[in-house]
Amino acid sequence: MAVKATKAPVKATTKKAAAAGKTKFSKETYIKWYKDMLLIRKFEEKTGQLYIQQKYFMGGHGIVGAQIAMGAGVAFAEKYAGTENVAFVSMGDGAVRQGALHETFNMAMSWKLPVIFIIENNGYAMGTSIERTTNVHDLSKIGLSYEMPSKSVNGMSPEAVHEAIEEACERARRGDGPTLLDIRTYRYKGHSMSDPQKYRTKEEVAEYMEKDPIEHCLKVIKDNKWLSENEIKDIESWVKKEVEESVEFAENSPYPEAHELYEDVYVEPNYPFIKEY
Ligand SMILES: Cc1ncc(C[n+]2csc(CCOP(=O)(O)OP(=O)(O)O)c2C)c(N)n1
Ligand SMILES: [Mg+2]
Repeated sequence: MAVKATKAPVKATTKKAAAAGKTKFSKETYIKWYKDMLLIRKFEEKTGQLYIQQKYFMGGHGIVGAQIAMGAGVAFAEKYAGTENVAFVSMGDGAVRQGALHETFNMAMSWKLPVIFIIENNGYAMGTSIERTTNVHDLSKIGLSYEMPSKSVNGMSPEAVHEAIEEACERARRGDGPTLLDIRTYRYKGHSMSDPQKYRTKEEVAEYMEKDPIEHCLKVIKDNKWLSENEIKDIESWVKKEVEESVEFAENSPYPEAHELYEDVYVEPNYPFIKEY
């Protein structure tokens, strides 16, 4: 998927608060992180995969890796139009071996496109571990042959992810081009309902659950007494309602008409020149 970002979405605490030894990021930031991450997780638990309808969200792809080139195209359009927007391209660790990635990295670096390539590295592509599919286990190295600034980030830490993305956005906006972020996270559930998960142990899953970033945010919020128990419950109820209403909307919506397949895809109004469907 590819998403355009405008300005930085969250703010840091004042210098005074940081100096007081509390947190580097503000109360509002932790509450936003908590709400956003909880909403995404609950959506994914319900639907298996997240498809959001939102301005600037270019959609998901059934073809693993197809979005990589598309995201660079979005970045090219932004650069061409002279905006300050940055394109985010999100891919799984399973997409990194696609040929399209290499052509895209080459072009993106040659043209210094404002794009951030994010690997949601959860260690497995369906049931196949990184170790079984490649000699290069450190995925941040993939950018090196293009001299693309690349690094691995602790994906279980919202603070680390925020800082890495902020730095990459600044680089893109300075005109210095793309960044590759190998964001290391974990997938608690199987790839799909038909995944028996025989490739890993229960202990491995439990180990990562201990480091859960949503629980981490909640702990920071509670430790700082930023929200009462009731306010936390209100957030959880709001998330539940959002998910339920979305499911209801999806289930009650009619299937799209066949001709909608071609809408907003081609510039020519009658492409691919089919008269009747
Ligand atoms: C080009 C292509 N090859 C194969 C598939 C089948 N496939 C669907 S998901 C997937 C694994 C993707 O791995 P990853 O991106 O790490 O996703 P995760 O399993 O972590 O959700 C594969 C091989 C596909 N959709 N597209
Ligand atoms: Mg994966």
